[in-house]
Amino acid sequence: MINFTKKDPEVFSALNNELKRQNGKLELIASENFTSLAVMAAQGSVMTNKYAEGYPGNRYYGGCEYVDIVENLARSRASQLFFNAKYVNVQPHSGSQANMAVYFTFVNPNDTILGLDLTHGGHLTHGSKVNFSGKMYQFYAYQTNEKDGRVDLNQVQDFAKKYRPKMISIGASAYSRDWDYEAFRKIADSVDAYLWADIAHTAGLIVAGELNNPMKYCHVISTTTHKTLRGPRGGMILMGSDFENKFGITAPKSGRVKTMGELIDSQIIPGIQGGPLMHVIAAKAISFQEALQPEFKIYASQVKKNARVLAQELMNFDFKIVSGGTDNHLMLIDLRNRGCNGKEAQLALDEANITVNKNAIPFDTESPLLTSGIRLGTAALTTRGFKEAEMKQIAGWISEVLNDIKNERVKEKVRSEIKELTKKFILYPELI
Ligand code: DSN
Repeated sequence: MINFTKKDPEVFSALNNELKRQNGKLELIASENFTSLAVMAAQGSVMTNKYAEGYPGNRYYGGCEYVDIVENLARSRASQLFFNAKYVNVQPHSGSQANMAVYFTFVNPNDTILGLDLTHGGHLTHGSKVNFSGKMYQFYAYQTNEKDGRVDLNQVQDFAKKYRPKMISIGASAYSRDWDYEAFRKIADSVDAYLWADIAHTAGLIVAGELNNPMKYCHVISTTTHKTLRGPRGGMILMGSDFENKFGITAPKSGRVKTMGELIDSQIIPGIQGGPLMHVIAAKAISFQEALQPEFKIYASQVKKNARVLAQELMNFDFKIVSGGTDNHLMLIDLRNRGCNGKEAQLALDEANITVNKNAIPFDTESPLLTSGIRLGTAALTTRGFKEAEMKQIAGWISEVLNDIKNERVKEKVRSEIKELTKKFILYPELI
């Protein structure tokens, strides 16, 4: 790679230090991953220079012949990856913008929607009062059951009957169990509501067949591309089976029924965004091709195995895992029996070179800035090649640090052991 350090020492030394940080620490943030070098190269490519408002074959700018190739590849590969999805839009800059387009297409301001409570693992864009979704729509938040930590389907059913939502959302940022999409669909049908799944966290595991497939049951799916899917940072919207053509609105002049796909397209641009990030779309295309390879299935299966082992080992050290385990790549540790809050745990682990994030747990009484939990995920370390044996070591280190969070000698010991381990799993050796 060309070395630009002399050109802008401030920025490039931060970039170099970030590479060292990613290499030297254990990345357990559940929403993060390490892309391939090809994905990173596409993002640093000439396509960052190109304006391409519109869609392939129908742009507002000239010179779009090559970006069209890339966007078509991204769409067809995504369709193949997501069980022959009938509709794909790869332009959302982020998961949040993908979700915004779903709202703008399927519901109207002030409509009623059901979504998973943020403090029970839900996401900001699923109705939090501080987010556009909670400000624009009338949200009712279903929760997890206190007894087993799983989504309370009876409550979803009751809320559906009582509030008659126009849409029900499925999806989470901190929920370790799989979803029963079929049951949700029955509830949605009983009140004539749209069913939307935001699979941002679990997309990679879903396409690998490691989790239930929402495409059959949900009218619309949104996702990010950078978590378990291991692509560049960005969003995407999909529709499965024949949902695209089942719904639509009649255009006032022509009388032609516009499909939901056409409606989503026009919500993304001109509704929400301007020019697509063609360099990111190129990187998305590359990552979808990578996810179509047999190796990706092996990766996704290992992500899940690693998460199970990590959760089990932590429980052996007397940590309480919300819902008692995990079906996917992540877990939430309830720290209320450990004498520290989420913020203190995050800080202490960071000092020991283990990167996690504090996270509210269901029925949390701490403020969102402190929280009573931490969230861990295995997607990133599995990309580095970590397996069950390393997960056991990590559980031991987490236990040592959190048993005595002020003990600097323990942190020093853990740091030096992590240094030895990470030397065996060099990240991006080509860049070092
Ligand atoms: N907040 C991100 C996460 O970490 O899950 C998703 O937006």
